[in-house]
Parts: sequence; structure tokens; C-alpha cells
Amino acid sequence: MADTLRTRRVARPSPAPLASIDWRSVVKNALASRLLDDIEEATNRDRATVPKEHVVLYQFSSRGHDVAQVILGSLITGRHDGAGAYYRSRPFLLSLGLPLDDAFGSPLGRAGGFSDGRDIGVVCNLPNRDGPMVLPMAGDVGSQYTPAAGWAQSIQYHRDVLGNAEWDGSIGVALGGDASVATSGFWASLTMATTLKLPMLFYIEDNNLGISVSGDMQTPNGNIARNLESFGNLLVRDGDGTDPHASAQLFTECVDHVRRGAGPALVRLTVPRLSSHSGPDNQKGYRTDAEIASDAARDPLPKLRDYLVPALLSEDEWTAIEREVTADVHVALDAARARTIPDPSRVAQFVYADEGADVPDAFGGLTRAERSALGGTDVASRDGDLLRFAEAIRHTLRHELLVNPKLVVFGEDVGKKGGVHLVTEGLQKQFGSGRVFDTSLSEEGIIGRASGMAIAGLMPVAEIQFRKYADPATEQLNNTGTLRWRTANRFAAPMVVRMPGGFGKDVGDPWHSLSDEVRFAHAYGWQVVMPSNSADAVGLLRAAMRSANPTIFFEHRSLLMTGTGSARYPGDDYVLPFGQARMVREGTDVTLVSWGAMVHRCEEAAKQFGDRVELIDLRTIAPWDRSAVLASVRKTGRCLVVHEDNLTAGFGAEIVATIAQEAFWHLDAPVQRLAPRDIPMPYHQVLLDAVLPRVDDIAAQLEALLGV
Ligand SMILES: Cc1ncc(C[n+]2csc(CCOP(=O)(O)OP(=O)(O)O)c2C)c(N)n1
Repeated sequence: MADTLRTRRVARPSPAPLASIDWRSVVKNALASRLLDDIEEATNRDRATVPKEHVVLYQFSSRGHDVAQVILGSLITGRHDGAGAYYRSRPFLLSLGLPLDDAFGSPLGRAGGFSDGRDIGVVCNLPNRDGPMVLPMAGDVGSQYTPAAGWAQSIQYHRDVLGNAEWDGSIGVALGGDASVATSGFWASLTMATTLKLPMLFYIEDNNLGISVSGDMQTPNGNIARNLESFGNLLVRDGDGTDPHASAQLFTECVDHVRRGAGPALVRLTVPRLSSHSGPDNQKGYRTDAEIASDAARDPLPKLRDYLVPALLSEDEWTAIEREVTADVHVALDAARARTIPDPSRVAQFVYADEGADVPDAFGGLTRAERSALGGTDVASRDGDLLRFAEAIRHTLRHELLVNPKLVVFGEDVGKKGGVHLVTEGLQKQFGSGRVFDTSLSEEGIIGRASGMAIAGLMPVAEIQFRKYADPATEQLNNTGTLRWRTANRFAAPMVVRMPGGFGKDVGDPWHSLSDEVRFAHAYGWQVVMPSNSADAVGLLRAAMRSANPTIFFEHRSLLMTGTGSARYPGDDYVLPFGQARMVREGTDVTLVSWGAMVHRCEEAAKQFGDRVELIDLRTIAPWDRSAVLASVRKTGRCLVVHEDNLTAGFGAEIVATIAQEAFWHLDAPVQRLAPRDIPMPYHQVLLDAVLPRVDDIAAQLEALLGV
């Protein structure tokens, strides 16, 4: 096993080392990273003979990328600097303070560290509260960019809106490989950074390989810097990442440019990938021996040595650093191997926030103290004005913007226009474009930005124009939902995503009328709210905006556009806890369960049966009120679930399965579901009526059920 360092020498004249760089730290971090890779790779190679628990399953070497990364890291020192990074970024994290035993321990899947054994070790994070931090990485290539842009936008918010001068000069950074420049996340964040002149640096590490695919497949002619030369508001630099002097000069120039508020910058450096893509990849099918050898000759570590010895360090000093790093790494390796294995009894903890007294606040979202200072009551005022659904939401957003300076409202057209549903009308005028703002047309950008902003301590309230248009944000939505769990509560990104959808007044279509709420109920970590009336919408939206968890807040189009669901405003402090169903009407013989706009159709149908039908409005489907439904079914012995989402695997299936398991012996008839038969929403009213459950359909089904 390779367990000591001895850096090769290449003789070549070098310029004098740049005085602005802390080269000793650069050397230490580069050597530490190299030795970590050596040890992990050797363990993997010798896996037949080394103990199984010493083998790293997802081993990704940074060899070749390491020197340039730690030079960049040496410049990212601000208290509020934040970076989005990826699986090959460990050297950069080491230079920002990642402890060596975490660097070893998490890839080994041990307890503690950056995920408590939940995530693969190269997908890491660094929640520094008093220094530069690294946002939680994700496994999806390109997904690091938009949260990093969100962090950069938060720098402006903390400085300009909250007036916190401490954030002035801070920087957001995003690291990515050459293949990542083909992803939508890269382009979404580049648009955000350049249109908003964000304090953001992109560093593209170009090794001319994805896993096996060459760079000219990712951007024409394989050079993203050249292709971006004419991009507006962007300083672009291109260079050799194996040359420490050139790398340091380019990084220094670009970091200075961003820190002084001149706008974003992008540096592309060519680097060799000196190992296979990952442990299991042997690169034989796509790289010749000659190509591998020619990359090996470009190793930046000997070049770093030649650059610094003897100009800045003597031979002996270099050797002494090698010895010191070797000792430190071995101490850390022993400590990491001695760590316990993760505790399986705690694996469910932190899917949602755990507010236990002994659980610290995660990095991200409002603190517990900030949330509790907002107060709230679950008692509704009875003398409020009668408000339509959209007005009620606007009132609630306005009040929360007033009482919570960290709350931001944004989305496509929500600013000047007030949203295509006019829900945010007038809010930008009242609160300014720092707090209520339009975004570029990228849902991935909207949700990724929200994630970065939430981690920066803000409460983002993002609008997705229509439910269907959340599709491009799926990756960021899923990553937000798992973020607290996969970082074992080191990070969290509470946010509210307002999402109009469902059929409209007399119209539908496959794009604007999707409901499909079950997708979010199925996603990890999200609360899903589907109110049927204005009063509930107020209380649930306020609960969402004061929650430690992310929430999908579904605004039904047929309620936004009509007077259906109008109710008295329940007050500025009204907070309705999630998971509490509403008893719409009590009844004796059948339980009718619904949520959202279908509640109104169910109510019409139920009226036809006097007091025989008990109607329950779930109000939230994650969490959902099992006990209310089960208590009712145990009383009535019959149940019909009505929803607008597809029948197959719709949320009704979950309810019916729960009843079958928990209340089977109380049933007098099979539990029934009424929902569209897996047909997309059509445009013409006649077709729409043929797809959606109508009042008559519900009544007919109730009648049949009561006859059993
Ligand atoms: C969205 C997504 N698609 C595919 C993958 C599988 N994958 C992992 S790494 C990788 C190549 C990325 O190459 P690049 O961005 O150039 O970084 P490098 O590994 O060269 O440092 C691919 C295709 C993934 N992780 N995420």
C-alpha cells in the first residue's frame, strides 16, 4: 500500500511564486489529498487482502485536479463565502477546513462525519458557520450550480436588503467538470449570475472526459471558455491548471473581480485526470495507454514542487511538510477506521425536522428562535372579511413579508405583473424588487436558487406558474426533500413552493390543469398542502412559511379563479397545523374523503343524502390525518375517496390500503375510489366533464355504496 509521500521532480525554470498565495497551505492540502487518494486507491486495488471495512465503495480520485482546487480554496476565506461543489472536489474542501478524519471516515460509511453513513463519501458538505462553507453536494452532475447561484443572490440580499455589511465582498463559487457544462443547471445558473450580476465564480475543471465521453460532445470544440467569450456580464479566463503560477494568477484576478462587485467570472482550466473515473472504472475501453501516459506527464504536483523549491521552500522544508502531512493523514486514517458504524435505529431521523431539545438547529432556514418569535395561534378569528382564495393568499404573503424580513417571494412574472394568477399583485410595489422579484424562465433555477437561499438563512416562497411547469425542477425538488436527512441534520432547506394547478373554470388542458399531487406525497421530506378554501389556505400557508420543512402549497385554479372556497379571513396570526383534517359535515352511513377543489363537488353530492354522508377534507396529504379517516370509517363502515389525480397509484390508493389494513373488520362494503381513469386533462368542456368526477358521478357512487 502507498502510505508515504515522495513527490517526483521535473526540472524546468519557474517564475517567482506569487506572494498573495499561502503556498505552504496549498502544499499541505495538495499533499494530503494526494495521500488520501493513494491510500483509498491502494485499498481498493488490494481488496482481496485488506479488511472489507477498509474498502471505499465509491472511490473517486481527485489526482490531477487537486493542485488547482487547493489554490482556489486558499482564496475562498470569507466568513460568508459559499461553494457548490461535486464528487471530485475533496481537495477544495480540505482547503476550506474539511477535517481529515471526516474525509476518510465518511467514504468508509462510518458514523458521524458529513452524513452519518447515509450518503456516499464523495457527496459531502461543510457547514462552517464562521468561515467559508460548502453547500451539500448531490449525486446529480450539474445540480451544484443553481444552489450556488442562490447562495450568491443571498449575499446581495443580506448586504442590500437586510443591511448586513458583513456580507459585502463575499463570494459564491461553483466547481464543475467539463461535462457538467452541458447540463441545464449550468446554463440556468449562468443566466442567473449574469443577468443579476451575482458575486459568483464558476470554476470548470476540464479534463476532457465525462466518464468516457470527450469534451467536444459537451460544448462545440470542447472549450466552454472560448464559447462564452462574448457572453454578457461575464469575465472569462482560460488556462493550464497544471501550472501553479498561471492558475493562481487567473483565480486571483477572477476572485478579486467578483469580490469587488464587478459581476460573475468563469475560469476554465485544463487538468489531467490521472486515475480512472471512479474505483470500478478501468478506462481500458476508451483511453489508450499513450493517452494515459501523456496525461501522467502533466501531473501538477511535481510542477508545484518545482515552482516552490527552492524559490520559496528549501528541499528540507518540502520534505518536512511531506513528513508532517503523512503523519497527520495516518492519524486521521486510524481515527476514521476506529469510528463506529452508523446506528440503524436512527435511520428514520431527520427525514423531517426533529425539534427535540437536544437536537441542534441545522445550517439553513430560520433558527428555532426566529420561528418561535413569529408566534401564531390555531384559533381563527370569526369576523374577518370574506375573501376569495387568491386574495387570502395575497393577504397572508403580505403579512408574512411584513413580519419576517428574511422572507422572499419570487417566480416567473410575480413582480411587476403580480403573477399570471395575480396572487402577488401589488407586493413588489409595497416591498420592493429585492424581496418580491421576477426570475428567469427556469424552474430548475427557481428551486435550486430557493435551496441556496434557504441554506443562507432566508425563507424562500417560490411560485411555479403551473404544476406542470415544476417538471424541469424535479431534480432540485427531490434534492431539497432529502437534504436534511442525507446530511444527518447538518443542513436543511425549508421553503414554500406555491404551485397552481388542477382544472380551471370551464377549462382544462394537459399543461395548465395537471394535479398529480401524489408525486410530491411520494417524494421524501416534503409536506404537501391542498387547501379547499380561503381560511384553510391562510392558516396552512402561514404554517408552511414558519415551518422547518419544505412545503408544496397547491393552489387550485378553479378556486383561484372563482368565488368557490371563499371564506372569512381568519386573522394575521392564524396558523393551521398540518395533518389535521376538517370535518365538513358529519354523517352516519358512509365516509367521503377528498381534498382540494373536489371537496366542493363532494359537498354538493353529499347534500343529496341528508345526514347519511360524513365528508372529510384532508387539507394536507403529507402528512395526512389517518386517525380522522379511520375513526370515521370505524363509525360508518363504508368509504368513498374522491380525487382529481389519476386513479392508478393516486393518493386514494394509499388511503384505501390504510383502511383495509387498519379498519377491515369495521367495513360493511368494499372501499371505493372515484378519480379520472388515467387520462390527461382535455381542453373542451365536454371532454373535461367526461374525465373529471362530476357531482352526479359522486352521488351515483355514494348511492351504490349505500345500497350494499
Ligand atoms: C444528472 C447525472 N447524469 C449522469 C450521471 C452519471 N455520471 C457521473 S459522473 C459523470 C461524468 C461527469 O463528468 P465531468 O462533469 O466532466 O466531471 P469529471 O468526472 O470529469 O470530473 C456521469 C455521466 C450523474 N451522476 N448525474
